[in-house]
Amino acid sequence: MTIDVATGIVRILKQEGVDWVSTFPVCRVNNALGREGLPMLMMRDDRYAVAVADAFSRITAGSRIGVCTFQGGVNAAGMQYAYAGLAQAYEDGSPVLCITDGVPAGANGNSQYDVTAAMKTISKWYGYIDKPERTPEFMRRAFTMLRSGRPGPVVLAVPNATATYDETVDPYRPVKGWKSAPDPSDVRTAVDLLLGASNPLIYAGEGVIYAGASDDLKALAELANVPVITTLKAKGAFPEDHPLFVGVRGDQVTHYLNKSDVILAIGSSLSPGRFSHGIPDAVKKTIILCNVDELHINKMIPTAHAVIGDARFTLRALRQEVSGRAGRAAGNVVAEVKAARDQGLARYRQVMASDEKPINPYRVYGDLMQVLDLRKSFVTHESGNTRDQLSTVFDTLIPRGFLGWGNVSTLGFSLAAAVAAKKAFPDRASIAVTGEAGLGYMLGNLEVLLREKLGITVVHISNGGFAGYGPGFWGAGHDPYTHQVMGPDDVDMSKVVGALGFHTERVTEPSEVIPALNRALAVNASGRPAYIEFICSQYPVYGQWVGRGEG
Ligand SMILES: Cc1ncc(C[n+]2csc(CCOP(=O)(O)OP(=O)(O)O)c2C)c(N)n1
Ligand SMILES: [Mg+2]
Repeated sequence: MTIDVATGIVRILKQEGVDWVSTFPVCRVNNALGREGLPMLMMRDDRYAVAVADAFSRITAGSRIGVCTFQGGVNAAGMQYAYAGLAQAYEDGSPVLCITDGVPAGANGNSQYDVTAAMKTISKWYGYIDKPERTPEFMRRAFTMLRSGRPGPVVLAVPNATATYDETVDPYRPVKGWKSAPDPSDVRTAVDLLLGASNPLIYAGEGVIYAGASDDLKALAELANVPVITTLKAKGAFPEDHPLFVGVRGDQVTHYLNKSDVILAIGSSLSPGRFSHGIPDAVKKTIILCNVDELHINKMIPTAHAVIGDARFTLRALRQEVSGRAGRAAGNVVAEVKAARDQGLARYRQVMASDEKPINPYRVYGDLMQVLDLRKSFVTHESGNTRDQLSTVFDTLIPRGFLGWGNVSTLGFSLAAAVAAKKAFPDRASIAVTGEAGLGYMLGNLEVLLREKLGITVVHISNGGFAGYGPGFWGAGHDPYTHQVMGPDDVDMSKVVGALGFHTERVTEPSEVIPALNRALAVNASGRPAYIEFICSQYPVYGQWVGRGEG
């Protein structure tokens, strides 16, 4: 059967189990999506088209691939805007498939913006379908990369969507994705080092979530009796009510990173970024790096020993090796973790119960934890104080009960993440917690929630300014010239968003936080989105990243 490239792509997407595609018009593949009955989730800008698909891949840990389309080719306006979304997906290593128009033969070099050069720097692979009959080949290669190895975005450019080929010549078969298992002798050495340590620490990264290895991580930690910290992006990889869980950030995490002599990193590159820890005194510690990608060995800090392979196979092999040995004595590991947590979290637990006005943001987070079924909900943060505060205190009990994101943190991603979570788990409550800057980015896209009947709650920590990074509003590191915007005294955002059709409330009383959240969740259950503006204090207080001079 002769079909056109666009139709071929769409049929292959269906074979690969893709059941919706996010978009912002115009892409020449879109009409084939419509004709073939593959639903489109139409966002209100190209960056969000990418971000929703990206977040869907993250939240489902790559078990379902998010796919988006945006405008490219000679008039690559959509791509120029989508670039921000793609750059973040690439930075964070998200396996999202982006389909765009390629520059047609004969038009190369006409425009100033170089599509190929731009896309190559922010993708695991940029494929250009230069002949229609190569469509199955390129799609096969794309899904292989999306499902194998270190995750990252793939961009496919289609220069001629209406060109035809015979789909029976190279019939498409869905791609499984392949994983690697570690060298057994590396596993033995890793266990020698781990069990020989005085103060071992497990440092878990997002690779654990992508490998679906949370249970194996828990089993290894228990078997070896080793405390665990997770990265921001791996928050939830380890149950945060577990007696061996130390935290993501905060004084207790600083304490454990400082005192550890052996760190077993699993599914993390250990790259010290803006939103991750540096390893203090790294050269004096023994670092065991378990990662799928050899490019992370000896990247920034000396790696004493590496175990290369998929995190689940690695953790299983480590478990098996540990179980054959004399384990570490129980000692008082668990009691020490509890004492360190109690000490580190004391000041936050206090403000979580605060009755002060304006409302302390931690009161909102504490009440949110009470209202939600933490095993059946999704919460994400924004760039700014909401990230810093939530990642300090929010208890995450299941993988992706919370999405931590942003090696670089592009404002506005929380709405995309909440949309993707609702698509992935329609029965779970889905909450985006944002400040005013994040809200500004998402305003144009709020219509999507109404149109698509996505029962999501946007929680606005309305503090009247951009706290941003570090102390923000006050103290050393304060940015005195760029934090003031119109705040809750000047504009009532609950009326603005309410006029769109959201259920909205503006909450000034601490005692009203829980009732307001409950009302929001109730309307969400019927598919109506909600926006709750909590009038909060400026409170830039949260756990620090270790090995950095500022927060
Ligand atoms: C796209 C983008 N541009 C700039 C930044 C830098 N930035 C980080 S947080 C922030 C302001 C956050 O203010 P707000 O949303 O009010 O949150 P708050 O810190 O007050 O909680 C800015 C400008 C960013 N993260 N993303
Ligand atoms: Mg603010």
